[in-house]
Amino acid sequence: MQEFYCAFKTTDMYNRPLVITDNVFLASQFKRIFDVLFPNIGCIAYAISKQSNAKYFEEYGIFANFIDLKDQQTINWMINTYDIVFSVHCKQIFPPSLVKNIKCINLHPGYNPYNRGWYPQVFAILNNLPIGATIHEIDEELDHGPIIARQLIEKYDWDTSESLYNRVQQAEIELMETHLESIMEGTYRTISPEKKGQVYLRKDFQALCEIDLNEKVSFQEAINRLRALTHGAFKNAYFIGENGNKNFICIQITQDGNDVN
Ligand code: 0FX
Repeated sequence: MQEFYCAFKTTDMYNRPLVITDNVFLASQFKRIFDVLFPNIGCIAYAISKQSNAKYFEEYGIFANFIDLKDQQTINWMINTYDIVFSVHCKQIFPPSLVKNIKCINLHPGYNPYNRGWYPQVFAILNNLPIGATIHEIDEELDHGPIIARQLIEKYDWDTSESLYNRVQQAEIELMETHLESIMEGTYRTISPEKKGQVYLRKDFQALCEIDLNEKVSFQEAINRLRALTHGAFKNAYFIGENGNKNFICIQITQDGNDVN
């Protein structure tokens, strides 16, 4: 597989990083790793999208401003102020005017190029696809750019979205721990995704949630669909009852007397 060197830097460190995130847990892990590796870079900045609650981030010492990536003035200001931008599960799309002018790095909860886009582990269970975590350069397409590092994880026939997602997050943290230094130093190499892969969007997930009681599927397909849509207390899968209400369903799998999820 062909390898490429980081295009912008060779030895000098990036020293004006911005992290855009909407995921409190991963942001706190990023901060923990970053602060240990780079105690001298005091000027790291964090930003969140307007649907996120700044208070949750403050509990981890992350004081973040709201950022709107649809605003071109904001993009210009970012390009002039920062030299590297990390997306740590940022819910906004990075526009071409941003990614073409500044190094942008994405932490993705899927194994690129499979399961690009929304809730990768859901579609990995549903379609029996590889799953893991990826760090990649951001280009103009969703979860598509040159891959800096990726880690496959096992998935099991008893996994639900939640149990698999927990292991994906663990892989994301391990990737950050291993590769943040070479990213900040610009000494990493990349590989190209071996194929286009499949992009899943929020609307694909929403469509999956409505169960048609007349749909004919095998037990295997039905169980897989419910495993893919079972994630803690989230009300995902449902069928419309006789009274027109949504009846939400999830699955619980027990192995030899043990609850595995
Ligand atoms: O932050 P995140 O884990 O990631 C999502 C996308 O999957 C990812 O591809 C994108 N880069 C990122 C910006 O947003 O999403 P979350 O914290 O909203 O949800 C975490 C998991 O919780 C999700 O994988 C499945 C589950 N979930 C979440 C919601 C809101 C559900 O099953 N149902 C839900 O309604």
